[in-house]
Amino acid sequence: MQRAWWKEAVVYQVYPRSFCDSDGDGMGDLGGIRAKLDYLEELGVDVIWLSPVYQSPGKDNGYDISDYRDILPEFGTLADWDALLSDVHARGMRLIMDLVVNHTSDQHPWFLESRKSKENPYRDYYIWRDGKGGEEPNNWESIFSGSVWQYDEPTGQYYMHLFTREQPDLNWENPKVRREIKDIARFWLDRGIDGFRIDTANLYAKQPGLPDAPVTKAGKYQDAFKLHSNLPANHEWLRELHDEVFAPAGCMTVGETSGVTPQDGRDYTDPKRRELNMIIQFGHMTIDVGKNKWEKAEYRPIALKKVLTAWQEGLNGIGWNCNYLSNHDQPRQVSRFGNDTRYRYESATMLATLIHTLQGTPFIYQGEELGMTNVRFDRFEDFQDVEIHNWIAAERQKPDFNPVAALAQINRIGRDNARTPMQWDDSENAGFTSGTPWLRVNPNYPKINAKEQLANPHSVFQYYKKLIQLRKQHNVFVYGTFQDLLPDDPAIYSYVRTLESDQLFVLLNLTGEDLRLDAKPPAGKILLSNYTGRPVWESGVLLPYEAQVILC
Ligand code: TEU
Repeated sequence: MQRAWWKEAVVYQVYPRSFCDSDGDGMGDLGGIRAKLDYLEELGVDVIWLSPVYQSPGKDNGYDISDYRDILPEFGTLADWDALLSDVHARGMRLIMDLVVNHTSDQHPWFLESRKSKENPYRDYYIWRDGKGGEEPNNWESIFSGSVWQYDEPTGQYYMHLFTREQPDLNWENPKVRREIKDIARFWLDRGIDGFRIDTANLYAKQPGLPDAPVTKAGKYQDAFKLHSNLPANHEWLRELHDEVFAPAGCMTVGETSGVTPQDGRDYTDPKRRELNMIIQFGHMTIDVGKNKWEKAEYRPIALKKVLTAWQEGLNGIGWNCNYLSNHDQPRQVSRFGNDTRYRYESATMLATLIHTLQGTPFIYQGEELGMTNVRFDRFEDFQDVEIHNWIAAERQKPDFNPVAALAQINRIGRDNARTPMQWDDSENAGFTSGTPWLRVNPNYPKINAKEQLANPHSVFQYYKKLIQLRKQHNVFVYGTFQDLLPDDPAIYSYVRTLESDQLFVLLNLTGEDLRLDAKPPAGKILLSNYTGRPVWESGVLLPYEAQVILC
């Protein structure tokens, strides 16, 4: 196994808008992040992944970029950003930026030019097509509802947008576009960053000829995911970026890739193929949803085990996993896979144990280390997310639209659950801002906040800190092989990690019930447990959401 710093690191994702507001405008900013670096250092994380802070109209909270080389004024200036980077490096930490290049904002100068005429030199920077019989060029459905096509008056053609209509897709087939993207990446690497989280890294290539997607459901627009994901050209273009930009800089890369199998995962992360170091795969993010993310399916712990084990085994000895349960696009993990009331501490710490003891690099999303929970909003207006608003607009067109059910779905799976402001203390607005927060604070902040947890030895925060330290002390956490010990058990996840003479046994109760273990684990040293003083090898019983890590 090849050693690498990014394999040994723990990554912490900052969603700048919701992290910490230093100037009272209700939106987090770079000054706020700098002010909280002591907190991140105390936690012990190594890499900060900064969600987009670039110039942007903010239709998708910064994932719609209008200038890749400048900072949104609400967040600060380039000088503030340089100061942040130097503070991060001074602490021995690293910084990675979000590279969002499947699309730009419709306010990006390239797009403003591109729209002007069919002859404009920027026309081919985007994907323009004629309509068919007065309709869209094909039946592809946008990931954010409706058609992927938007009719544009000035030239009478349509442009493609996989996401919202203010996010036109770049035409990666055009070598000029790829050159621009490489220049943007070099700009930030030259400024000193340590790598990239690469947005939608598997959606760049579109099926040549843009054929209609098969009709699988009622309605005009159809799921076209397979026609714009994981295509051969996508791999070629990633290799081009790897060879010309990432490898020469020696930086770390993690690509966001929805809808991939472990086989795809090997293709993206096998160093021999020279594409990416890691990918953010979505297998475990789909186990509690139906045909689309808004449809609920019952969560069964064995489904979580099966997906994660498949990825452990699938990348074994070839690629490298990124282990996460939350980010800015997902609901809060303790509400989703744990119990956010009676067993909040136990389930938050059990889930933390999971992502830190699998092979791969753990990714923590801000607030997860406090066991922050989903929020409950009662009115559509309280939500800010464009995905939610587009979905509601599309649902309202249906004759059987049920607002109560729709609200429940949004509260269960909507992205704003993750985006409520960080809960720093029990003062007004959780200490996030002295102004009016852009998105309402979760009302449970007087109970769940960083100040309380820093002072409380029995807190989710302290448990994360301990886990991160242990991972640094024992290489078996990082490089040990993985073996699932109870693959068929519906509710206990138990595996052993092995590195030379070290064996790490991990026992996790994924449920809120007491569970009996048929085969008792061996006796050893309990490195960590979320219940005190009860070796499982003696009782053979796991308590609700119990986690135990034993070194033999
Ligand atoms: O997400 C891309 C993506 O395909 C999914 O994460 C998708 O947004 C989610 O499943 C919808 O529920 C990335 C960013 O992480 C996301 O915040 C952006 O909105 C999106 O790209 C467009 O840039």
